[in-house]
Amino acid sequence: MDQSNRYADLDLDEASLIAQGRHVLAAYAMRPKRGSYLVAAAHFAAESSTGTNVEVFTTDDFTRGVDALVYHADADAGLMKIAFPLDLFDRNVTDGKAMVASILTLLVGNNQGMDDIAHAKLLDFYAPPEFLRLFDGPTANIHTLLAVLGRDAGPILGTIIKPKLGLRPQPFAEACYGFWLSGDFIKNDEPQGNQPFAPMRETVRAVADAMARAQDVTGEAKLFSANVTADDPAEILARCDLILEAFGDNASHVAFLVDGFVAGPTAVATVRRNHPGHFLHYHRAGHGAITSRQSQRGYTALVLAKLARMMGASGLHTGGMGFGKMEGSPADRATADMLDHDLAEGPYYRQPWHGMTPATPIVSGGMNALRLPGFFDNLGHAEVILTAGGGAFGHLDGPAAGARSLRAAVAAWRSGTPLLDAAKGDRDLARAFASFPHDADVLFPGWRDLIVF
Ligand code: CAP
Ligand code: MG
Repeated sequence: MDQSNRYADLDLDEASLIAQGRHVLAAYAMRPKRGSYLVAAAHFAAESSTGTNVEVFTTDDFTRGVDALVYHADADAGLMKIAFPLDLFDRNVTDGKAMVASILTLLVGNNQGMDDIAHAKLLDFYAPPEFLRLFDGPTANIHTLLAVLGRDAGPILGTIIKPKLGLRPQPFAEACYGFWLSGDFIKNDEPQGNQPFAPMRETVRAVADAMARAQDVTGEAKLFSANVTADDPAEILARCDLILEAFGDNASHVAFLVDGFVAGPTAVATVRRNHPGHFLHYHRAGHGAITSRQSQRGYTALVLAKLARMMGASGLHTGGMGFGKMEGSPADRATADMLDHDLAEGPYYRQPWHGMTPATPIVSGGMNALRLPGFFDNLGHAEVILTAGGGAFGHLDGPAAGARSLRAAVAAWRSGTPLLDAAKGDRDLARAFASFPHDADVLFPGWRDLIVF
Protein backbone atom coordinates (compact mmCIF):
# COMPACT_ATOMS: atom_id res chain seq x y z
CA MET A 1 0.00 0.00 0.00
CA ASP A 2 1.35 3.44 -0.93
CA GLN A 3 1.29 5.53 2.26
CA SER A 4 3.49 8.32 0.94
CA ASN A 5 0.64 10.80 0.91
CA ARG A 6 0.40 10.37 4.70
CA TYR A 7 3.91 9.50 5.96
CA ALA A 8 6.02 11.70 3.67
CA ASP A 9 6.17 15.45 3.22
CA LEU A 10 9.13 16.40 1.11
CA ASP A 11 8.28 20.09 1.47
CA LEU A 12 9.24 20.04 5.14
CA ASP A 13 12.36 22.09 5.66
CA GLU A 14 15.03 20.70 7.97
CA ALA A 15 16.15 24.10 9.29
CA SER A 16 12.54 24.94 10.23
CA LEU A 17 12.08 21.57 11.92
CA ILE A 18 15.20 22.24 13.98
CA ALA A 19 14.08 25.79 14.78
CA GLN A 20 10.69 24.51 15.97
CA GLY A 21 12.37 21.88 18.17
CA ARG A 22 9.36 19.54 18.22
CA HIS A 23 10.91 16.57 16.40
CA VAL A 24 13.73 14.09 16.68
CA LEU A 25 15.29 13.96 13.22
CA ALA A 26 16.92 10.81 11.92
CA ALA A 27 19.07 10.07 8.86
CA TYR A 28 19.20 6.54 7.47
CA ALA A 29 21.09 4.74 4.76
CA MET A 30 18.18 2.74 3.33
CA ARG A 31 17.61 0.51 0.32
CA PRO A 32 14.19 -0.91 -0.51
CA LYS A 33 13.97 -4.54 -1.55
CA ARG A 34 11.63 -3.58 -4.39
CA GLY A 35 9.50 -0.80 -5.78
CA SER A 36 9.50 2.93 -5.24
CA TYR A 37 11.99 4.46 -2.82
CA LEU A 38 9.48 6.94 -1.41
CA VAL A 39 6.80 4.28 -0.91
CA ALA A 40 9.26 2.11 1.01
CA ALA A 41 10.47 5.10 3.03
CA ALA A 42 6.89 6.05 3.92
CA HIS A 43 6.11 2.50 5.00
CA PHE A 44 9.28 2.58 7.12
CA ALA A 45 8.11 5.83 8.78
CA ALA A 46 4.69 4.33 9.38
CA GLU A 47 6.10 1.20 11.04
CA SER A 48 8.39 3.43 13.11
CA SER A 49 5.53 5.54 14.45
CA THR A 50 1.75 5.38 14.19
CA GLY A 51 1.16 2.97 11.36
CA THR A 52 1.39 -0.48 9.91
CA ASN A 53 1.11 -1.84 6.39
CA VAL A 54 -2.60 -1.05 6.11
CA GLU A 55 -4.82 1.83 7.18
CA VAL A 56 -6.37 0.92 10.55
CA PHE A 57 -9.90 1.63 11.65
CA THR A 58 -8.88 3.10 15.03
CA THR A 59 -6.81 5.96 13.54
CA ASP A 60 -8.22 9.38 14.40
CA ASP A 61 -7.16 12.96 13.70
CA PHE A 62 -4.98 13.09 16.80
CA THR A 63 -3.09 9.98 15.73
CA ARG A 64 -2.30 11.53 12.36
CA GLY A 65 -0.78 14.50 14.19
CA VAL A 66 2.02 12.31 15.60
CA ASP A 67 2.93 10.50 12.39
CA ALA A 68 6.65 10.26 11.65
CA LEU A 69 7.25 11.98 8.32
CA VAL A 70 9.83 11.31 5.65
CA TYR A 71 11.14 14.77 4.76
CA HIS A 72 14.02 13.75 2.50
CA ALA A 73 14.27 10.74 0.18
CA ASP A 74 17.15 10.29 -2.23
CA ALA A 75 16.90 6.98 -4.06
CA ASP A 76 20.25 7.39 -5.84
CA ALA A 77 22.15 8.09 -2.64
CA GLY A 78 20.10 5.55 -0.68
CA LEU A 79 19.45 8.20 1.98
CA MET A 80 16.27 9.12 3.76
CA LYS A 81 15.51 11.45 6.63
CA ILE A 82 12.55 11.16 8.95
CA ALA A 83 11.06 13.59 11.50
CA PHE A 84 9.66 11.93 14.65
CA PRO A 85 7.27 14.11 16.71
CA LEU A 86 8.43 14.31 20.35
CA ASP A 87 5.07 13.08 21.62
CA LEU A 88 5.85 9.64 20.18
CA PHE A 89 8.53 9.04 22.78
CA ASP A 90 7.67 7.23 25.99
CA ARG A 91 7.99 8.99 29.37
CA ASN A 92 8.58 7.48 32.81
CA VAL A 93 5.53 7.22 35.05
CA THR A 94 7.83 7.94 38.01
CA ASP A 95 9.40 11.24 36.98
CA GLY A 96 8.29 12.11 33.46
CA LYS A 97 11.79 11.59 32.04
CA ALA A 98 12.35 10.04 28.63
CA MET A 99 14.21 6.80 27.91
CA VAL A 100 16.70 5.47 25.39
CA ALA A 101 14.74 2.21 25.15
CA SER A 102 11.94 4.18 23.52
CA ILE A 103 14.29 5.92 21.08
CA LEU A 104 15.61 2.53 20.01
CA THR A 105 12.14 1.01 19.76
CA LEU A 106 11.00 3.73 17.38
CA LEU A 107 14.15 4.56 15.42
CA VAL A 108 15.63 1.06 15.10
CA GLY A 109 12.86 -1.26 16.23
CA ASN A 110 10.49 -3.21 14.00
CA ASN A 111 11.71 -1.20 11.03
CA GLN A 112 14.86 -3.38 11.10
CA GLY A 113 12.94 -6.45 9.97
CA MET A 114 10.54 -5.23 7.31
CA ASP A 115 10.03 -7.38 4.25
CA ASP A 116 10.03 -4.51 1.75
CA ILE A 117 13.26 -2.99 3.11
CA ALA A 118 16.54 -4.61 2.01
CA HIS A 119 18.41 -2.83 4.78
CA ALA A 120 18.37 0.39 6.77
CA LYS A 121 20.99 1.81 9.12
CA LEU A 122 20.58 4.83 11.39
CA LEU A 123 23.54 7.08 10.60
CA ASP A 124 22.80 10.07 12.79
CA PHE A 125 19.99 11.73 14.72
CA TYR A 126 19.23 15.14 16.12
CA ALA A 127 17.72 15.65 19.59
CA PRO A 128 16.10 19.05 20.20
CA PRO A 129 16.72 20.86 23.52
CA GLU A 130 13.28 20.06 24.94
CA PHE A 131 13.94 16.34 24.42
CA LEU A 132 17.55 16.41 25.67
CA ARG A 133 16.32 17.90 28.94
CA LEU A 134 14.35 14.70 29.55
CA PHE A 135 17.53 12.62 29.86
CA ASP A 136 19.73 12.23 32.93
CA GLY A 137 23.03 12.95 31.19
CA PRO A 138 26.36 12.29 32.93
CA THR A 139 27.11 13.32 36.50
CA ALA A 140 30.75 12.28 36.54
CA ASN A 141 33.48 12.27 33.91
CA ILE A 142 37.27 12.41 33.61
CA HIS A 143 37.34 15.42 35.95
CA THR A 144 35.83 13.32 38.73
CA LEU A 145 38.70 10.85 38.41
CA LEU A 146 41.38 13.51 37.93
CA ALA A 147 40.20 15.08 41.20
CA VAL A 148 40.83 11.75 42.95
CA LEU A 149 44.28 11.60 41.34
CA GLY A 150 44.98 15.21 42.35
CA ARG A 151 45.69 16.19 38.75
CA ASP A 152 44.09 18.72 36.45
CA ALA A 153 44.82 17.23 33.03
CA GLY A 154 44.58 13.91 31.26
CA PRO A 155 45.25 11.41 30.01
CA ILE A 156 44.51 8.89 32.73
CA LEU A 157 46.75 5.93 31.97
CA GLY A 158 45.12 2.59 32.45
CA THR A 159 45.11 -1.05 31.65
CA ILE A 160 42.82 -4.04 31.44
CA ILE A 161 43.73 -7.10 33.43
CA LYS A 162 44.84 -9.81 31.02
CA PRO A 163 44.44 -12.68 30.52
CA LYS A 164 40.80 -11.83 30.02
CA LEU A 165 39.74 -14.82 32.12
CA GLY A 166 41.50 -17.50 34.07
CA LEU A 167 43.25 -15.60 36.84
CA ARG A 168 42.36 -16.56 40.38
CA PRO A 169 41.87 -13.81 43.00
CA GLN A 170 45.44 -13.46 44.26
CA PRO A 171 47.23 -13.50 40.88
CA PHE A 172 44.59 -11.07 39.63
CA ALA A 173 45.29 -8.69 42.51
CA GLU A 174 49.04 -9.02 42.00
CA ALA A 175 48.61 -8.10 38.33
CA CYS A 176 46.78 -4.98 39.51
CA TYR A 177 49.49 -4.16 42.01
CA GLY A 178 52.19 -4.52 39.34
CA PHE A 179 50.50 -2.05 37.01
CA TRP A 180 49.57 0.40 39.76
CA LEU A 181 53.22 0.79 40.67
CA SER A 182 53.30 3.29 37.82
CA GLY A 183 49.87 3.37 36.15
CA ASP A 184 46.67 5.12 37.30
CA PHE A 185 43.64 3.12 36.32
CA ILE A 186 42.67 -0.52 35.94
CA LYS A 187 39.48 -1.85 34.44
CA ASN A 188 38.05 -5.32 34.58
CA ASP A 189 38.05 -6.94 31.21
CA GLU A 190 34.42 -7.23 30.12
CA PRO A 191 33.81 -10.92 30.90
CA GLN A 192 35.34 -10.74 34.39
CA GLY A 193 32.70 -10.98 37.09
CA ASN A 194 31.93 -13.67 39.63
CA GLN A 195 33.33 -16.80 37.96
CA PRO A 196 33.65 -19.94 40.10
CA PHE A 197 37.46 -19.75 40.03
CA ALA A 198 37.48 -16.07 41.05
CA PRO A 199 34.54 -15.30 43.35
CA MET A 200 33.86 -11.58 43.24
CA ARG A 201 33.87 -11.08 47.02
CA GLU A 202 37.32 -12.60 47.31
CA THR A 203 38.77 -10.99 44.19
CA VAL A 204 37.50 -7.52 44.98
CA ARG A 205 38.85 -7.70 48.54
CA ALA A 206 42.26 -8.71 47.17
CA VAL A 207 42.16 -5.88 44.59
CA ALA A 208 41.19 -3.34 47.26
CA ASP A 209 44.13 -4.53 49.33
CA ALA A 210 46.44 -4.27 46.29
CA MET A 211 45.21 -0.71 45.71
CA ALA A 212 45.91 0.27 49.31
CA ARG A 213 49.41 -1.23 49.09
CA ALA A 214 50.17 0.44 45.75
CA GLN A 215 48.98 3.79 47.10
CA ASP A 216 51.22 3.40 50.16
CA VAL A 217 54.27 2.55 48.07
CA THR A 218 53.80 5.21 45.40
CA GLY A 219 52.13 7.94 47.43
CA GLU A 220 49.66 8.31 44.55
CA ALA A 221 45.92 7.68 44.30
CA LYS A 222 44.89 4.70 42.14
CA LEU A 223 41.61 3.93 40.34
CA PHE A 224 39.69 0.73 39.63
CA SER A 225 36.78 0.29 37.24
CA ALA A 226 34.78 -2.70 38.44
CA ASN A 227 32.51 -4.64 36.13
CA VAL A 228 28.97 -4.74 37.57
CA THR A 229 27.22 -5.90 34.40
CA ALA A 230 24.36 -8.34 35.04
CA ASP A 231 20.90 -9.12 33.71
CA ASP A 232 19.12 -8.21 36.93
CA PRO A 233 19.26 -4.64 38.28
CA ALA A 234 19.17 -6.10 41.80
CA GLU A 235 22.32 -8.10 41.01
CA ILE A 236 23.99 -4.97 39.56
CA LEU A 237 23.27 -3.04 42.74
CA ALA A 238 24.40 -5.93 44.94
CA ARG A 239 27.70 -5.94 43.06
CA CYS A 240 28.06 -2.16 43.51
CA ASP A 241 27.46 -2.48 47.26
CA LEU A 242 29.88 -5.37 47.61
CA ILE A 243 32.57 -3.43 45.76
CA LEU A 244 32.11 -0.16 47.66
CA GLU A 245 32.22 -2.02 50.94
CA ALA A 246 35.41 -3.86 50.01
CA PHE A 247 37.18 -0.65 48.95
CA GLY A 248 36.13 1.09 52.16
CA ASP A 249 38.09 4.34 52.49
CA ASN A 250 39.01 4.11 48.82
CA ALA A 251 35.39 3.78 47.63
CA SER A 252 35.68 7.10 45.76
CA HIS A 253 38.51 5.51 43.72
CA VAL A 254 36.04 3.08 42.17
CA ALA A 255 34.27 3.41 38.81
CA PHE A 256 31.46 1.08 37.79
CA LEU A 257 31.79 -0.64 34.43
CA VAL A 258 28.61 -1.61 32.59
CA ASP A 259 28.66 -3.44 29.29
CA GLY A 260 25.93 -1.18 27.99
CA PHE A 261 25.40 -2.68 24.58
CA VAL A 262 24.85 -6.26 25.73
CA ALA A 263 23.10 -5.39 29.00
CA GLY A 264 21.17 -2.44 27.57
CA PRO A 265 19.92 0.93 28.80
CA THR A 266 18.33 -0.63 31.89
CA ALA A 267 21.72 -1.63 33.23
CA VAL A 268 23.23 1.78 32.43
CA ALA A 269 20.34 3.67 34.04
CA THR A 270 20.45 1.43 37.11
CA VAL A 271 24.01 2.48 37.85
CA ARG A 272 23.54 6.09 36.75
CA ARG A 273 20.54 6.60 39.00
CA ASN A 274 21.75 4.69 42.04
CA HIS A 275 25.39 5.76 42.06
CA PRO A 276 25.55 9.23 40.51
CA GLY A 277 28.75 10.06 42.37
CA HIS A 278 30.73 7.34 40.63
CA PHE A 279 32.25 7.33 37.17
CA LEU A 280 30.01 5.18 34.96
CA HIS A 281 32.25 3.33 32.53
CA TYR A 282 30.27 2.28 29.44
CA HIS A 283 32.05 -0.64 27.74
CA ARG A 284 30.51 -1.47 24.38
CA ALA A 285 31.40 -5.10 23.62
CA GLY A 286 29.16 -6.44 20.89
CA HIS A 287 28.43 -3.09 19.29
CA GLY A 288 30.39 -4.10 16.20
CA ALA A 289 27.58 -6.49 15.26
CA ILE A 290 25.58 -3.46 14.17
CA THR A 291 27.90 -0.45 14.15
CA SER A 292 30.54 -2.05 11.92
CA ARG A 293 31.08 -0.51 8.53
CA GLN A 294 30.29 -4.02 7.24
CA SER A 295 26.82 -3.88 8.74
CA GLN A 296 24.06 -2.37 6.68
CA ARG A 297 21.59 -2.45 9.55
CA GLY A 298 21.40 -1.10 13.07
CA TYR A 299 23.16 2.17 13.85
CA THR A 300 26.61 3.69 13.93
CA ALA A 301 29.13 4.09 16.75
CA LEU A 302 28.40 7.82 16.65
CA VAL A 303 24.73 7.13 17.36
CA LEU A 304 25.76 4.84 20.21
CA ALA A 305 27.90 7.65 21.63
CA LYS A 306 25.01 10.12 21.55
CA LEU A 307 22.72 7.66 23.29
CA ALA A 308 25.38 6.84 25.90
CA ARG A 309 25.84 10.52 26.80
CA MET A 310 22.07 11.01 27.02
CA MET A 311 21.78 7.97 29.31
CA GLY A 312 24.41 9.41 31.61
CA ALA A 313 27.54 7.39 30.85
CA SER A 314 30.60 9.12 32.28
CA GLY A 315 32.82 7.60 29.63
CA LEU A 316 32.40 5.42 26.57
CA HIS A 317 34.86 3.41 24.54
CA THR A 318 35.58 5.16 21.28
CA GLY A 319 38.10 2.70 19.90
CA GLY A 320 41.58 3.12 18.53
CA MET A 321 40.38 5.21 15.56
CA GLY A 322 42.47 3.23 13.12
CA PHE A 323 45.55 3.29 15.39
CA GLY A 324 44.60 0.18 17.39
CA LYS A 325 43.49 -3.42 16.85
CA MET A 326 39.75 -2.93 16.46
CA GLU A 327 38.03 -1.77 13.28
CA GLY A 328 38.11 2.02 13.07
CA SER A 329 39.38 5.06 11.22
CA PRO A 330 40.74 8.53 12.03
CA ALA A 331 37.29 9.92 11.23
CA ASP A 332 36.00 8.21 14.42
CA ARG A 333 37.27 11.31 16.15
CA ALA A 334 33.77 12.66 15.52
CA THR A 335 32.47 9.99 17.92
CA ALA A 336 34.77 11.25 20.67
CA ASP A 337 33.76 14.86 19.90
CA MET A 338 30.11 13.88 20.25
CA LEU A 339 30.85 12.82 23.83
CA ASP A 340 32.84 15.78 25.06
CA HIS A 341 31.95 18.82 22.94
CA ASP A 342 29.03 21.13 23.68
CA LEU A 343 28.43 21.56 19.96
CA ALA A 344 29.28 18.47 17.95
CA GLU A 345 29.13 17.75 14.24
CA GLY A 346 27.56 14.49 13.21
CA PRO A 347 27.60 13.41 9.57
CA TYR A 348 24.08 14.80 9.01
CA TYR A 349 23.20 16.92 12.03
CA ARG A 350 24.96 19.46 14.21
CA GLN A 351 24.09 18.62 17.81
CA PRO A 352 24.16 21.34 20.48
CA TRP A 353 24.23 19.70 23.91
CA HIS A 354 23.03 22.81 25.76
CA GLY A 355 25.40 22.34 28.66
CA MET A 356 24.77 18.64 29.24
CA THR A 357 27.82 17.37 31.14
CA PRO A 358 30.42 15.99 28.73
CA ALA A 359 31.32 12.32 28.78
CA THR A 360 34.89 11.11 28.35
CA PRO A 361 36.31 9.09 25.46
CA ILE A 362 37.89 5.84 26.64
CA VAL A 363 40.57 4.74 24.25
CA SER A 364 41.29 1.05 24.04
CA GLY A 365 41.90 -1.88 21.76
CA GLY A 366 45.48 -2.77 20.91
CA MET A 367 46.95 0.52 22.10
CA ASN A 368 50.59 0.67 23.17
CA ALA A 369 53.27 3.33 23.54
CA LEU A 370 54.22 3.19 19.86
CA ARG A 371 50.70 3.85 18.66
CA LEU A 372 49.98 6.78 20.96
CA PRO A 373 51.61 9.73 19.16
CA GLY A 374 49.67 9.11 15.94
CA PHE A 375 46.51 8.59 17.91
CA PHE A 376 46.82 11.84 19.86
CA ASP A 377 47.84 13.77 16.73
CA ASN A 378 44.58 12.70 15.15
CA LEU A 379 42.43 13.36 18.22
CA GLY A 380 44.09 16.70 18.91
CA HIS A 381 44.02 16.40 22.70
CA ALA A 382 44.75 13.91 25.47
CA GLU A 383 41.78 14.38 27.81
CA VAL A 384 40.91 10.71 27.64
CA ILE A 385 41.18 7.54 29.64
CA LEU A 386 43.60 5.26 27.89
CA THR A 387 43.45 1.55 28.64
CA ALA A 388 46.13 -0.64 27.16
CA GLY A 389 45.92 -4.32 28.07
CA GLY A 390 48.43 -5.88 25.73
CA GLY A 391 50.28 -2.55 25.69
CA ALA A 392 51.00 -2.85 29.42
CA PHE A 393 51.09 -6.60 30.14
CA GLY A 394 52.79 -7.29 26.81
CA HIS A 395 55.78 -5.08 27.69
CA LEU A 396 58.88 -7.25 27.99
CA ASP A 397 59.68 -5.82 31.41
CA GLY A 398 56.19 -6.19 32.85
CA PRO A 399 53.19 -3.97 33.50
CA ALA A 400 54.90 -1.25 35.56
CA ALA A 401 57.42 -0.72 32.75
CA GLY A 402 54.51 -0.88 30.29
CA ALA A 403 52.75 1.91 32.18
CA ARG A 404 55.94 3.99 32.25
CA SER A 405 56.38 3.51 28.50
CA LEU A 406 52.85 4.83 27.93
CA ARG A 407 53.58 7.85 30.13
CA ALA A 408 56.83 8.50 28.26
CA ALA A 409 55.01 8.32 24.93
CA VAL A 410 52.45 10.88 26.12
CA ALA A 411 55.24 13.17 27.35
CA ALA A 412 57.02 12.87 23.98
CA TRP A 413 53.81 13.71 22.14
CA ARG A 414 53.17 16.73 24.38
CA SER A 415 56.65 18.12 23.84
CA GLY A 416 56.62 17.40 20.10
CA THR A 417 59.59 15.03 20.44
CA PRO A 418 59.64 12.28 17.80
CA LEU A 419 59.10 8.96 19.57
CA LEU A 420 62.32 7.43 18.29
CA ASP A 421 64.30 10.34 19.74
CA ALA A 422 62.49 10.05 23.05
CA ALA A 423 63.20 6.31 23.11
CA LYS A 424 66.95 6.90 22.91
CA GLY A 425 66.89 8.37 26.42
CA ASP A 426 64.17 6.23 27.95
CA ARG A 427 64.68 2.54 28.58
CA ASP A 428 60.99 1.71 29.09
CA LEU A 429 60.10 3.36 25.81
CA ALA A 430 63.02 1.74 24.02
CA ARG A 431 61.94 -1.65 25.35
CA ALA A 432 58.40 -0.94 24.08
CA PHE A 433 59.90 -1.04 20.56
CA ALA A 434 61.36 -4.46 21.33
CA SER A 435 58.09 -5.56 22.93
CA PHE A 436 55.92 -4.64 19.95
CA PRO A 437 58.31 -5.17 17.02
CA HIS A 438 55.57 -5.61 14.40
CA ASP A 439 54.12 -2.22 15.25
CA ALA A 440 57.61 -0.74 15.37
CA ASP A 441 58.41 -2.07 11.89
CA VAL A 442 55.27 -0.55 10.45
CA LEU A 443 55.32 2.78 12.29
CA PHE A 444 59.06 3.39 12.67
CA PRO A 445 60.97 1.62 9.89
CA GLY A 446 64.69 1.58 10.65
CA TRP A 447 64.14 1.61 14.42
CA ARG A 448 66.37 -1.43 14.90
CA ASP A 449 69.43 0.58 13.83
CA LEU A 450 68.61 3.56 15.98
CA ILE A 451 67.65 2.12 19.33
CA VAL A 452 70.23 0.47 21.55
CA PHE A 453 69.08 -1.35 24.66
C1 CAP B 1 41.25 -4.05 24.96
C2 CAP B 1 39.95 -4.71 25.33
C3 CAP B 1 38.67 -3.93 25.01
C4 CAP B 1 38.52 -3.48 23.57
C5 CAP B 1 37.10 -3.16 23.15
C6 CAP B 1 39.88 -6.05 24.65
O1 CAP B 1 42.37 -4.86 25.27
O2 CAP B 1 39.93 -4.96 26.71
O3 CAP B 1 37.60 -4.74 25.38
O4 CAP B 1 39.27 -2.31 23.50
O5 CAP B 1 37.07 -2.37 21.99
O6 CAP B 1 39.43 -6.98 25.30
O7 CAP B 1 40.20 -6.12 23.49
P1 CAP B 1 43.82 -4.59 24.63
P2 CAP B 1 36.64 -0.82 22.03
O8 CAP B 1 44.33 -3.29 25.17
O9 CAP B 1 44.68 -5.75 25.08
O10 CAP B 1 43.65 -4.54 23.16
O11 CAP B 1 37.53 -0.15 23.03
O12 CAP B 1 36.86 -0.36 20.63
O13 CAP B 1 35.21 -0.77 22.44
MG1 MG C 1 38.13 -6.03 26.88
